[in-house]
Amino acid sequence: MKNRIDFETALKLYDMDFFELGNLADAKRQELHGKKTYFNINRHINPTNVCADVCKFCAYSATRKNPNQYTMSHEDILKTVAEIDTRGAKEVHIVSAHNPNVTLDWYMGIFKKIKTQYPHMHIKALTAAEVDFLSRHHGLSYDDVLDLMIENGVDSMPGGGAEIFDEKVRDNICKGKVTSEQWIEIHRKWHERGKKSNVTMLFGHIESRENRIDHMMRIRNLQDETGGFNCFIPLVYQTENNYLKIDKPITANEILKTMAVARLVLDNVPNLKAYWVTSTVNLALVAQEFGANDLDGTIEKESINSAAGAKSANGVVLEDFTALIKNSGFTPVERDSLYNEIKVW
Ligand code: V47
Repeated sequence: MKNRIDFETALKLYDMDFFELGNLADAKRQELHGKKTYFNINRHINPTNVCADVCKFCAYSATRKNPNQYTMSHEDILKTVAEIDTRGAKEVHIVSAHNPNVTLDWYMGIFKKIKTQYPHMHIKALTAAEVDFLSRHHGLSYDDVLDLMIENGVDSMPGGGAEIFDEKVRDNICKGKVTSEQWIEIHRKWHERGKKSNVTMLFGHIESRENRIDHMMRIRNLQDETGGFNCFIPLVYQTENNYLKIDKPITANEILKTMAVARLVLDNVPNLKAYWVTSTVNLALVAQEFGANDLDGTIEKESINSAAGAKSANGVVLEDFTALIKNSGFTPVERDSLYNEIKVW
């Protein structure tokens, strides 16, 4: 592609004047989306925190630091879906830990039950890390697991488990779980099936700016091949209750710069999400001027990031959320999970 930002140029963007960089990213955002800020009415469900893997940054999985194990029954999960359906939620985002004590049907059967009873509900479920775990644990190929997901009603894949693709950093923070190459391979296979997914980046821990750019470049390469990513989501590292000790938490300035750099480098990924759960709502609103055009959704309840200190356990009230977007000068547009517009609020 002509005028593409290369690695060295991307790195230099960080040294630009803060507001000039913001303006560049904002121009790209406005070219793609004008003043629209997308969100959806969704619910996160995290059905188990029992995990066979040990990631240093994770405060969610049951360990010595969090001895409270839980595994929800299908009945409990369906009860939650029934409640959110009556409240108008259009997407259920289901992500679990890697639980070796439950059956493959516990993971897959719930999707079929939700799809049968609520055919209009979009199911975004199973990160590539879970796909890799299920494949290893149950002796299946990635193709088998992905086909089972489709057969059982999964509509799209969330972007979790990408963390940081750099192998050295990855070895330090989450050794033993899905590798970068495997993560990319799983999403490639998913896209080849005509399906869409998201991609995240966990930042603000031990990674360098170079590692972030490298992560973005690997995403850009796969997107050139498949076009299957809807959205890039930089997740700000939350520091509490885990085994990854960081002396200096990342600054708001560096978070916004990273958003802006991502908007400019990922020229082929249509949407950039400021995930308010990890950035705070206030910073997510500012990020709208640094390239972000999506604020995820109302969420209602979230367990993974809130376990590590994010103030997201109870979601946000829809009317407050849309008022904040409007008051910050943007147009709140409710979208579905595949970014079709539903309603301008
Ligand atoms: O993969 C774990 C991250 C992710 C911490 O696809 C942490 O639309 C910060 O992937 N600090 C799960 N982050 C959440 C996720 C996600 C969220 C919202 C939308 C979408 C989407 C995907 O949370 C994990 C991991 O990278 N995480 N621990 C922590 N201490």
